[in-house]
Amino acid sequence: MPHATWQDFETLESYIAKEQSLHPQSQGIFSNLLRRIGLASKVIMSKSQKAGLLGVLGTHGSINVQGETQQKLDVLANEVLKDTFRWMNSVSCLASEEEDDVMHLPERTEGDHRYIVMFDPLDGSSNIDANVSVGTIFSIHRCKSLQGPPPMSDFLQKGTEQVAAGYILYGPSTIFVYTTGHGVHGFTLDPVIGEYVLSHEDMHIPDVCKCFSANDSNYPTWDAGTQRFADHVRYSREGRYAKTTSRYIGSMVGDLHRNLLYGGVFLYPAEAATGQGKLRLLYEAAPLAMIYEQAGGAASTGRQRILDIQPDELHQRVPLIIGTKAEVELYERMVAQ
Ligand code: P6P
Repeated sequence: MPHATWQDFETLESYIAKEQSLHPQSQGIFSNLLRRIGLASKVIMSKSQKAGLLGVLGTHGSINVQGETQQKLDVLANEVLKDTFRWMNSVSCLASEEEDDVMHLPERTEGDHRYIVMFDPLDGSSNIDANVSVGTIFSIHRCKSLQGPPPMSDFLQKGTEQVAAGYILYGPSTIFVYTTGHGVHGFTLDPVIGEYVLSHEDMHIPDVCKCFSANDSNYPTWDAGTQRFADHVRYSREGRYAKTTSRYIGSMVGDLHRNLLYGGVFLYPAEAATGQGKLRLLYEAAPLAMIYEQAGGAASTGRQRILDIQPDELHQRVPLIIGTKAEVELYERMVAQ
């Protein structure tokens, strides 16, 4: 492709503005919210890239509500995101993987332009010291309540109610991927100009199962249907699975971005003994499910579409199988047997 000239560059800023122009009644509040997430991600990227130099590697010495050891960068990324929204008129409240409870922000506006932002500030952070890609995941809902501190029910909305979802992958490149329900679009940060430049417009997951992604050490804890599915995809070595390979980096944003580009399936199933999943619904599974469905893929617990789940608590965990529609549907058939 000939080198793009400046006027060919679509940036995150201009793309959001273009999407906004499709809604003449829009006041740009939602667009500004997305832009602010982009700004926060640049700050997080900057800190993550220099973590070894800034002395912010390693553990923070605290345990979060998930019972996980917080990395210094977990706490830092969480603070950056909270500060980003703290003074935005349109954001009423936040929820974070790193916070026990929701955070109500001082708001100066009322009405229907009130949003809830939920996020995993730095997913995969236990990999940071090894310089493995990590990511920020975000989910945006509209407040159902039109004034005052939103009740918990405003947080516990189904994934189908999200107005936007996305992730930022901090890897060899920093890539911002989001959807507002009109396709999935990816932007690569050009560090020279400090702008996210459109690099993956209208992303669609290829209908091939190139990658199988799961933590195999958990195989003994899976139910029989999940074990049969894993064996079939990894070992049948014929037809659709002739060239399937295992790829799992233990950092979900990295695993899911790769599978979105190459085609494949990621699963973090429930433990058969407890029925418990590991991954969080509101700020991990649901936003990534919206991305994948918008890109032609699917996301399920094995028995229920992720986006249809009615959440019943903030840090709810779910089993997750997400990827090419064919594999998710095959998994659902095999675990139903
Ligand atoms: P395990 C990271 O902690 C995370 O939430 C995801 O990013 C990742 O896919 C998963 O957990 C890894 O979990 O049990 O395989 O180490």
